[in-house]
Amino acid sequence: HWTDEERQAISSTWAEINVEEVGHQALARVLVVYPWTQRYFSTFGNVSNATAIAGNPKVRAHGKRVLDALGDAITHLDNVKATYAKLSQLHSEKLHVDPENFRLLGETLIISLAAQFGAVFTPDIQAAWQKLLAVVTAALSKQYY
Ligand code: ZNH
Repeated sequence: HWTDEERQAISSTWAEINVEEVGHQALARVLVVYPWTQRYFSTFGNVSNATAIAGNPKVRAHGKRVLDALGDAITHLDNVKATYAKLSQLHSEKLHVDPENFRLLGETLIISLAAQFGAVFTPDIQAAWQKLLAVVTAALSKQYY
């Protein structure tokens, strides 16, 4: 259910981003804009404000890990649910992350991409990314009951 244009929009953006940097920015925005998400990261040290978050190496490492996992979805675009089955189970049963947070991270990722690419991040490219993140969010939410 992906058009060639959508695949191209996603892969061309993906090829140009620094996953560590963009992952860090997207996660940092979640923690600052939606501060109740900070409670999931109690083992990460100080994540209570933008300055602390910006300098927190665990937030940076985790942002990269999340984006690396997004890369797995991008290489398995036609099979995201199966790709994320274990990860969904982990977030549900072990981490107890409210799946609404996946949507929030998707939104802050879009904003981080827009901030990096500016006008190059056209409405059509954004549309492809919104669709990707909706598919990712649904797949990560699959194992919740
Ligand atoms: Zn998550 C973890 C992915 C979102 C929270 N994650 C994780 C990991 C991965 C991920 C890969 C690792 C795992 C293992 O270890 O094995 N995530 C992801 C993705 C996404 C996410 C892809 C989307 C897109 N998360 C999220 C959110 C949140 C979270 C939104 C909240 C807010 N995670 C989490 C936690 C953890 C994880 C808490 C654990 C960490 C540590 O290190 O401890």
